[in-house]
Amino acid sequence: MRKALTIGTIITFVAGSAGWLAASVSAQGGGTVEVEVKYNGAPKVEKLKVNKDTEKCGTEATIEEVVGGSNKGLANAVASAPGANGASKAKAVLDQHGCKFVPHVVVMQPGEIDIKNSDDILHNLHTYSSANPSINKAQPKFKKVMTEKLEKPEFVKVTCDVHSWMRGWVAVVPGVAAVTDNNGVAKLENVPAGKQKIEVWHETLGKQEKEVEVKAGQTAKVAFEMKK
Ligand SMILES: [Cu+2]
Repeated sequence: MRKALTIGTIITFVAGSAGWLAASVSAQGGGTVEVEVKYNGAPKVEKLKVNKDTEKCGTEATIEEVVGGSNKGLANAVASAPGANGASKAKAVLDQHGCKFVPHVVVMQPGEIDIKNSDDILHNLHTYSSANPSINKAQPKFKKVMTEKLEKPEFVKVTCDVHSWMRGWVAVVPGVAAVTDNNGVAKLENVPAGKQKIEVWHETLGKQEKEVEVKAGQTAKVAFEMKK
């Protein structure tokens, strides 16, 4: 009797939490969009001699304008579902490491970003943008992190006035966004079900968009081919 009661209690509890779980899943109702970006041209990588701060920067800098994998996949493209809520609320971080911006392209929600200096030398952050105020700020070696505001959606070019070859991008994107890997693939997680506009942007190859139907709990695939 005592045992039967206990089991009954457990069943009630499990049924109760399953109901709660089902409610929370349908409230989110998100799916995944796997975006594949290809480029049919040749990768473009420029090498420059470095003669400043070489103990931290090395003697050669690489400017990676178009980076691709073996299957024509295009890296460093930003894929986004601008109309999708559900993006990560984590603050974006852009590091200066080895006199490079790491990652080369970082995505953020409109708001704040942490700019790190991991190099123990002076950098000077200088951004080029139109919707957001330009940032031009020295970051001495003791200043490990600066928090900056980029509140308007925009692709912001980032340079360093101390090291002319340093170049990166901050993609300020509302909605869910991710950067393609070396295979040209980016996964947009937790995109609400229904028709969604998917945008792809690349620093030298421009912008494209397509529409995709997202279904809850499923992965929708969409492919892009960028042209010069
Ligand atoms: Cu620098």
